[in-house]
Amino acid sequence: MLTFGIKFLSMLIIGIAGGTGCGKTTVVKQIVQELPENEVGVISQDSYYNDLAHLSKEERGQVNFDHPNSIDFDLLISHLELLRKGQSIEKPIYSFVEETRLDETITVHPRKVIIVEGILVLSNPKLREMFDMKIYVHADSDERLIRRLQRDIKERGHDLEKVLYRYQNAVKPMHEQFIEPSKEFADLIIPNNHYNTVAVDMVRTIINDKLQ
Ligand code: UZR
Ligand code: MG
Repeated sequence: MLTFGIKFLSMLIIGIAGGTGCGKTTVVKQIVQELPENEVGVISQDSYYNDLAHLSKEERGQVNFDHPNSIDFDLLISHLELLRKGQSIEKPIYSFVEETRLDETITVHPRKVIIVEGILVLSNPKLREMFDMKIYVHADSDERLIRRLQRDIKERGHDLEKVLYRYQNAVKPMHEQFIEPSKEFADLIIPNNHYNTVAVDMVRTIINDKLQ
């Protein structure tokens, strides 16, 4: 029992939100790089998109991936609860090319620090309550659109028309409705129009302090 209590108390969960292309992934990588290995785990909201295997590829193309309902928050929350109890989880794997969950999973073991990143992680009240620290990464919408275009075309095999269509019809309206308003829940807002070393240093210092 005592061990469980200690694990529970010593685990730090950090939520990092921000619009598409704001640089969440880069910020997380920089934070993690400088922390002691084996003590930090990263969980992306992307892994928890609803399983869409029952839909055809065309139907999946119509899904609004920027709406909170497209995320299996219950599974994500239950996984964080398990990790906090010192148990391992089977994290789903999401394929951006197939636009659905794969059959395989990844085993994630409990760590001292768990970072949860994703556009909507500060929008869900129950998830938000689980975070010891809440961070919002801000970048201007034109910077974000540029990064999003580059990524979706280069890495996710979409064409320009598809990316712009989705941006105007889902990404932008959902950003305005759910993501930008979640900024008010952040403890810390990182301005990231250009990569921000000072902010990353600050977060790392806070994490190290908590780890002591
Ligand atoms: P980030 N997304 C895809 O592009 N394809 C999918 O199959 C599932 C999600 C996008 C999603 C959202 N929107 O804007 C973005 N769409 O991933 C969030 N369309 O990820 O924060 O890394 O940009
Ligand atoms: Mg990302």
